[in-house]
Amino acid sequence: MTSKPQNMDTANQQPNESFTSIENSGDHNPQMGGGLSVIQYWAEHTLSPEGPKLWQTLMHKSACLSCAWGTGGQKGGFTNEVGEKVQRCMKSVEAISAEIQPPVATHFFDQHSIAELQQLSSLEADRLGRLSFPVILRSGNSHYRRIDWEEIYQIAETAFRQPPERVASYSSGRSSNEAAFLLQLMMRTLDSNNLADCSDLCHSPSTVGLKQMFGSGTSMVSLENLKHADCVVLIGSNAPANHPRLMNELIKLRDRGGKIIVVNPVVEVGLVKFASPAFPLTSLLTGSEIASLYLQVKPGSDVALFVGIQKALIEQGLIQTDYLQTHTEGWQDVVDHAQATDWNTILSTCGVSQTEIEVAAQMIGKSQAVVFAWAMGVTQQENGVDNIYSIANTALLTGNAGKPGAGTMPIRGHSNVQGFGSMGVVITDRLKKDIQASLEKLLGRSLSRVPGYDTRRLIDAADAGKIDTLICLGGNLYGANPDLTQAKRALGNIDTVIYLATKPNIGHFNGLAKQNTIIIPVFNRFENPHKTTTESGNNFVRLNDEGHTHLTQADLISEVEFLSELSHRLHGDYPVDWRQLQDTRYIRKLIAQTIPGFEAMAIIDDTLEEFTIGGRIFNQPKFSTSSGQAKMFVTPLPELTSPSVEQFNIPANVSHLALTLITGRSYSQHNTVVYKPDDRYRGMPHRNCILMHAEDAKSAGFAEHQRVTVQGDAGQLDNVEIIFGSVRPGSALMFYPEVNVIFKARIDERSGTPAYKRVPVVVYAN
Ligand SMILES: Nc1nc2c(c(=O)[nH]1)N[C@H]1C(S)=C(S)[C@@H](COP(=O)(O)OP(=O)(O)OC[C@H]3O[C@@H](n4cnc5c(=O)[nH]c(N)nc54)[C@H](O)[C@@H]3O)O[C@H]1N2
Ligand SMILES: Nc1nc2c(c(=O)[nH]1)N[C@H]1C(S)=C(S)[C@@H](COP(=O)(O)OP(=O)(O)OC[C@H]3O[C@@H](n4cnc5c(=O)[nH]c(N)nc54)[C@H](O)[C@@H]3O)O[C@H]1N2
Ligand code: SF4
Ligand SMILES: [Mo]
Repeated sequence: MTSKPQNMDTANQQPNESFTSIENSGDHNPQMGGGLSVIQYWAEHTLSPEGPKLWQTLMHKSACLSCAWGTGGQKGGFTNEVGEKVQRCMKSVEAISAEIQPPVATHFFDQHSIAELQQLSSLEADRLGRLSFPVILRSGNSHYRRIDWEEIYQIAETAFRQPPERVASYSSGRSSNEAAFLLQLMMRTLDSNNLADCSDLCHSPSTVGLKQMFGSGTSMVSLENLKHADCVVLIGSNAPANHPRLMNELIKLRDRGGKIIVVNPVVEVGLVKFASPAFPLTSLLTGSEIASLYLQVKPGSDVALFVGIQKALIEQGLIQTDYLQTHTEGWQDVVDHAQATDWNTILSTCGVSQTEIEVAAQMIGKSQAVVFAWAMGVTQQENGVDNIYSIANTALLTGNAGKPGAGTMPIRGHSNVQGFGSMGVVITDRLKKDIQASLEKLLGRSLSRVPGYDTRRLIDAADAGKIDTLICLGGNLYGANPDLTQAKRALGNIDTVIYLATKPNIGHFNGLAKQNTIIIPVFNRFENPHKTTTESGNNFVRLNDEGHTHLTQADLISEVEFLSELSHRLHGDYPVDWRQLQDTRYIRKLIAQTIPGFEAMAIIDDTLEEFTIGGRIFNQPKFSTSSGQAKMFVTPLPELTSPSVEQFNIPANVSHLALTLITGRSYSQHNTVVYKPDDRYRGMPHRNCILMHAEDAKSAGFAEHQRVTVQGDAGQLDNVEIIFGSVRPGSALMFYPEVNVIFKARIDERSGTPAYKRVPVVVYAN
């Protein structure tokens, strides 16, 4: 690492340009997603010196680290849950490559001050290598120093002996079900409800909305079911980058004559045409058509589009009244609302033409089995839960819930984020009643009714000085939040922050506690000395074999060992023999007793049988609500105002442009971890770019490649390069975590999720 200027405020730090000229991913702006470059990436990595270890890991019997599609597991690293032999996508290779890096050098932390470490970009932080010994940064010190385990436990034990409302956890969805179960049991035994989780920033609106409507917060569609759909509506998802193996299902659907409707303000090239290495003869060279219809909505307007589709379905006589009467509640209000909403309001809100909406309604209404699948484009909105209602209402109006081949399918993010929810890592007012009852039975007392802090509330509480102790099971709480200046300040108000992590990230260097910040290096999924389980977005539980780490002389610990030892020190043998739980078989038995649907966990060590969780997949229109009927909710149309320049205090007499900014992932990053600086599919050569429509740029007198300032309500990024692309006019796209410096997101009240996909900004000439 080269030394950088000290004491620079990272909240205003610009992405490091030295990385922009190297290691990008080849040709930019290809005509289709996927393609030969994917194969090239595979070849380069698997034939390189890291190749043997990479192959060994790919063959290891464990679930892929990357996304929640859930490839891998007991039948071998290349098998999906219906037993098909599939190849892993390159995202899997990317994730493994990062984990099999050499360790951070022994004296690295002695040689580099925190001020220097704070200058690192996400990519640079990840490239430091694997964490391989525990370190602590004490208040007043300038360097992280090595620390021994006994002292860690002493600090942690003291830190957690604070009033329960002043201690908190945050978790990210890569750890195991076993670690997740222990974390929530440790916190609830302390009487704390502050179980923030990355899903609060992600699919929480899906969980909240679906639970109210169907009594179950996850996908009701199994992978097997998806194979029988003849129409998929794909909303707010960039699956070619983030769930690549879903693309193969979409290609097969088109091959069998099915239709795909894409809803997205950005024309993502891979959703138009995708060249999949899984079909070398039919797809790889020529590409496969994906979208039958591409609806380029305005950001944040999906409710208007879906109300429009509902209105068109009603007008075309395509709603299933018998089904609605028998299997749903509240449907008449939804129908009345769609009828009463005039077309002009719908069209001006969503920006899609009536003809396109009517064609979409025809496709949906005339198909036999429609799957509605979505990701962050609709959840990360101020009306995220309404978005989910409006999508699921459309499914119900057409009888597409509770039958094979059809239903609602949130496409989940982290590879075990859904498992964390299942294990009860949620604030207590979102905990399922039956889990609450079994936990109360285990504890022999009722759970605290104090409303806990979800992720955003945790940051606000910490900012207000209400948190003393925080344990982070993975993730990057600092980098994942909006308004990084606030996130940094908030974490800085906490006395003790304990990070469990596999690799360093910018959160470890910027999310520093007031007294002690400890980083504990952990084994990853394919290295744990014991078996673990994870859950895919399709509700399939994977069993992960024990493994080994390539790190020699490393002082790593398993998450399960750390959490159970800390719990033992805090709670003795109440309500369980915590130390016995270091053998994860006992945790699985406890999970089987405590979490409904997971009964098969009790015997999974003997049978090695992975399983689909009970009560989640609806093949009949009998749902898990108290009445068995699905509940429908009216969805008011959002009132979307275009950002006005007056909101921002920008210099006078400069040419400027107010835009609605979408913030999300490039094609070469995993959340806050950046693997490569560029995004070849969107033609963005480095991280500090803004993708905008050529017409918008020209209207303000901007040229492509011009450098501009992008300012939000919390800060600005300078020297940002304009790139022209197929975004909806009036909107633009930038990458997180860097862009999180510039805005304070509005929050969807019902789910707590920030509106990362609709950020008002102004762009002006430097
Ligand atoms: N390789 C890789 N895989 C990943 C991840 C990763 O970072 N890298 N992250 C994982 C995680 S945690 C998650 S949550 C998922 C994220 O997966 P995605 O949700 O696919 O990721 P995003 O980049 O947030 O992009 C969402 C899409 O929503 C669109 N969009 C933006 N605003 C709107 C809108 O108002 N309406 C509609 N309809 N669309 C909109 C954007 O243009 C974009 O195409 O992927 C998971 N898998
Ligand atoms: N502007 C903007 N912000 C966003 C989003 C957006 O679209 N736009 N998306 C949001 C979403 S959907 C999400 S899910 C969050 C992501 O937020 P997080 O989940 O908090 O962040 P990640 O970047 O996924 O965390 C990566 C770190 O996890 C650690 N890690 C990896 N594997 C393991 C493991 O096995 N065990 C442990 N203990 N640690 C491990 C590594 O140290 C790595 O650096 O970001 C959110 N923030
Ligand atoms: S689709 Fe997701 S789970 Fe499957 S191999 Fe790719 S990253 Fe892994
Ligand atoms: Mo996510």
